[in-house]
Amino acid sequence: MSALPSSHVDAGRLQRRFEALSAIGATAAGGVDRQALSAADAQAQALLIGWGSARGFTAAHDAAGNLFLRRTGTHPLEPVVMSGSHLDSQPTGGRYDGAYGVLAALEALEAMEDAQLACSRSIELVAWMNEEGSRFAPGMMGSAVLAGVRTLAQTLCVADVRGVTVESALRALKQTLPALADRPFSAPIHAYVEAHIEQGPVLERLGIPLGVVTAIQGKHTFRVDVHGEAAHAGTAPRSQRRDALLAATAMVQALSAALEDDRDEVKFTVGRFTVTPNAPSVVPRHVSFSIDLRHPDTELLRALSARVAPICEAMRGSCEVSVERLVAADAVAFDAGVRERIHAAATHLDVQILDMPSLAGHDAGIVSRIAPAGMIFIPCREGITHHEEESAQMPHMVDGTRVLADVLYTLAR
Ligand code: HGY
Ligand code: MN
Ligand code: MN
Repeated sequence: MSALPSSHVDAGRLQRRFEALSAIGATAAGGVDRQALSAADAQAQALLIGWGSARGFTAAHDAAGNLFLRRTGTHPLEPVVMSGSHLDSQPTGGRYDGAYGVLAALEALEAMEDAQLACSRSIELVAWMNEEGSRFAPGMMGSAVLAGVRTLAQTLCVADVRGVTVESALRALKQTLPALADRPFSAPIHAYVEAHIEQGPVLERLGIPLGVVTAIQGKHTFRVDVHGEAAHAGTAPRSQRRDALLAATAMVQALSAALEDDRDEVKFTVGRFTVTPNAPSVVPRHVSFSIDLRHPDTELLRALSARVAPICEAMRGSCEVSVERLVAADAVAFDAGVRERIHAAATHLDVQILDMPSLAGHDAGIVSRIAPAGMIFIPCREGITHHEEESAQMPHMVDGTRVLADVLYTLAR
């Protein structure tokens, strides 16, 4: 038998698993809508549990709804090696974002089984709860609770636009699944490695099949509420209006102008903009909008973040405004030891690999607060992502899985 699991990675099995998972929440345009704790998320979890159980891996949930499959080692009390990503997607997401890292971790565990390789440490595959933050804000909820960045109580009470809470959605999801063991948040993690599509064009442009991630840029997110007064579109004099939409759009324009930089490093996005009552002949009385602000330099990001509330206040006119910061995540640098293991595995397999930062956020950035963590990137076509045309090539998916399998094995051996 080969001494490494990489030679037992089964490309056909990975492809079949990927097609089966992509069918859950599939959209007509070729993407997926598999939002956190939805029926589609539950179906995806059931599929993963079935695959894992068939190989003797123990399935478990923690109280935050993170899903685990555990391949028990010969020394099960040792801190575990962990790998995975997320099953949830954006509403018009791609088939690869998150799903690839979960399936690569599963294939790595199966390759170890096929190679009959015993490990001293247990290895846990994880599917993080609500990485994307589209239905329930903010994202990376599951990893944030496990890492102690947010409390379980703070998380369970968050509601979606229909008023459904994380707590009730999680309860409903668990009722559709077999009863699973409970994984305590305190179970120690020896190291964590996540495989993911790059969500950028660099690897494809350079023709390099893999990336090892050096760092993730910082991210601050906000919710802004602007309160005015409803009035008749035909009779209310402009001078007496308290138009929440005009105030909110003035804020967005002022923020965009103030935060713009000439090196295109500051990333400022208003992705959600909700108008109430959203009726053509009624002056809007309330607007709620999101802000997603990112930069690789933590100090600069904090300085830019501090300008958000004052600019909103300055543009409110006769309306009221409240600015709530939801996330203040500093830039993170990944563990040198984990990065070195990824390099060594890629070199041993003669797969070219590039050191590179991540502009997208990942649960690995959260986990790096409590354990040595690292990431493996594969190229995606033109960097298209958070888009139904997101795509990656199976040979790259296989290469990333082979390197991941050997890294996990050397960490757990
Ligand atoms: O928003 C992000 O960076 C991640 O893709 N959810
Ligand atoms: Mn992702
Ligand atoms: Mn994403």
